[in-house]
Amino acid sequence: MLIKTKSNILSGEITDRAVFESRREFIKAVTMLSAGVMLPGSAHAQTPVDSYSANLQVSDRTDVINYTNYYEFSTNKHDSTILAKALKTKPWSVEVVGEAEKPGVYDLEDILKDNPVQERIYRFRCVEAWSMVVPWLGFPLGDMLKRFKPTSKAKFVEFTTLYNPEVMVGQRSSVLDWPYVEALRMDEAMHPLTMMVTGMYGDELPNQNGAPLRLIVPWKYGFKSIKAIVKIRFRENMPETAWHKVAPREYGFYANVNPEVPHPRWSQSRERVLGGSIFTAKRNTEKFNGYGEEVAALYSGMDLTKYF
Ligand SMILES: Nc1nc2c(c(=O)[nH]1)N[C@H]1C(S)=C(S)[C@@H](COP(=O)(O)O)O[C@H]1N2
Ligand SMILES: [Mo]
Repeated sequence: MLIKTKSNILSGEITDRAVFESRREFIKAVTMLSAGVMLPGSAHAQTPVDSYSANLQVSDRTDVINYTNYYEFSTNKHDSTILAKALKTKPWSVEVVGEAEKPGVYDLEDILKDNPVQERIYRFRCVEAWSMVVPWLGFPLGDMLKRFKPTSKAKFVEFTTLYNPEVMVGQRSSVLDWPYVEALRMDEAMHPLTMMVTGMYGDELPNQNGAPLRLIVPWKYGFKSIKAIVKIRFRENMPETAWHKVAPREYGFYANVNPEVPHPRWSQSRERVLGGSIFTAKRNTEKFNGYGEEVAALYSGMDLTKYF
């Protein structure tokens, strides 16, 4: 089957927007197939142009790679583009620990052999209220996690970013308590929309966007989508997470995009669209970032103003 795998995405490939657009047609055909298979019985099976990629105006790659949040390198959204070049992303391995039958150290190369890369176009929104649409390359996180055979005690999965202050110069300051840690409830992690990402715009992931392996949870604020993952821990109890630790009133564990729950210092009802002239447009924030149909059931009965 024609799946764009890691091995045929060369780092030197031209990633110009025009080239990307033509290549996208090919990738799309493949992705639609998997989307149909992925959500059997739902409308997606009949209508492969699903809500997570239909009618989305893809953001300019130039904007997405030059306006990043990566505090390991800088609190400035532009400097990580240069600073993160110093990070060596090959070879890379991921340590799997905790409540699983198959813990161990896994080479990313081997993980990729088991998990064919597919493209998913998702809207992605930072808690600071900017929004973009990115064609990610990766695979469902759940497919990978299943292979580690989590035990029945595994209720949460925790991710840790590399700690290396020699290269990650931002880690020399104490803006966050390093290393960066994020986590999901097990059912959120297993949800088919949740992705492990290794690339974007038909190419490898730029370092500043979290290479070589990051999380993307499209219905949550961007800070949940942790970059440069080196460790995965299956846990029985809800872990402490990086932003929650420094400002628990501002950044909850769930971090679901929600226009009705303001951040204590700003509204979340509107968002700025990342665009060519920095920010060209504003739009209304959608609950669960527009993915409510797929994910709202995960939170049924929960008071989302309390569990924000
Ligand atoms: N390790 C790590 N992961 C991180 C961050 C970070 O500072 N360090 N920033 C988060 C935040 S706040 C956002 S909005 C997204 C931004 O992803 P992008 O820079 O690829 O757009 O990454 C998230 N993942
Ligand atoms: Mo963010």
